[in-house]
Amino acid sequence: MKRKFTSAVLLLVLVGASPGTASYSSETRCFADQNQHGEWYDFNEAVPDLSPYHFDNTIESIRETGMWMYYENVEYNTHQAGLVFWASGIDFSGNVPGQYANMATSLRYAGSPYSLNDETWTVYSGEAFTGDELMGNNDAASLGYLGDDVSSIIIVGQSAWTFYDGRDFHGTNSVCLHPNLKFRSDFDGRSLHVGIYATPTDFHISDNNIESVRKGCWSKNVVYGGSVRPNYSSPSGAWGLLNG
Ligand SMILES: [Ca+2]
Ligand SMILES: [Ca+2]
Ligand SMILES: [Ca+2]
Repeated sequence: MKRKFTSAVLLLVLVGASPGTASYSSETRCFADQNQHGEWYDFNEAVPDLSPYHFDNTIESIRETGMWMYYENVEYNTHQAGLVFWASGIDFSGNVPGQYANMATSLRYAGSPYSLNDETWTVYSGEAFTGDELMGNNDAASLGYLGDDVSSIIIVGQSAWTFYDGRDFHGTNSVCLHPNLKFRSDFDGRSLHVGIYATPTDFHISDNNIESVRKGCWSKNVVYGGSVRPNYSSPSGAWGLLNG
């Protein structure tokens, strides 16, 4: 599931032999040094604390597929605010920004664990995708423990989703959120659509008020992406830095 090698020779062999054949829909290879050098570790699930992997405050570059968030503090900045580095793409390589080098202490991805571009919504209790999360691939008449607590949202896949400030797809306000970033692999044709809504201002419903979500666009209030702009963007990926 997770492998760690220090040999640059072995790394080159693995990369050369298996591009695009990863068995996980979302995966990030995190490197201790810039430009995909140094010790590295593959992660394909949420990691609330990188210390047990001896990778705390270590990451300087990445090669990843999916929509990943890297947090300055443990448990996705739930207990202590800090910087959040996000990166999204397909076989996307890059250095983390200078001010974020050797800072990541926890990480996780948004979207489906089964297929890269499955149509999903993920809601978070904190802004900038911090705190508790809840992911779904279908209508939800109630958001359970995240009802009236949503402070940021990520859409993955091509579908729009409509969010309501009341349960059962009712309420005073609703908003239809579309994905706004698209990435594509020239190598194997995989594509990834992502919508990044880091604060309530981005999704036009007041903080801690959303209670249900329905697949498709059912509101006159339509938004194509929030105010988040990538610091870097290319056909294969993009990244940015947020406070949260
Ligand atoms: Ca840290
Ligand atoms: Ca909240
Ligand atoms: Ca509400």
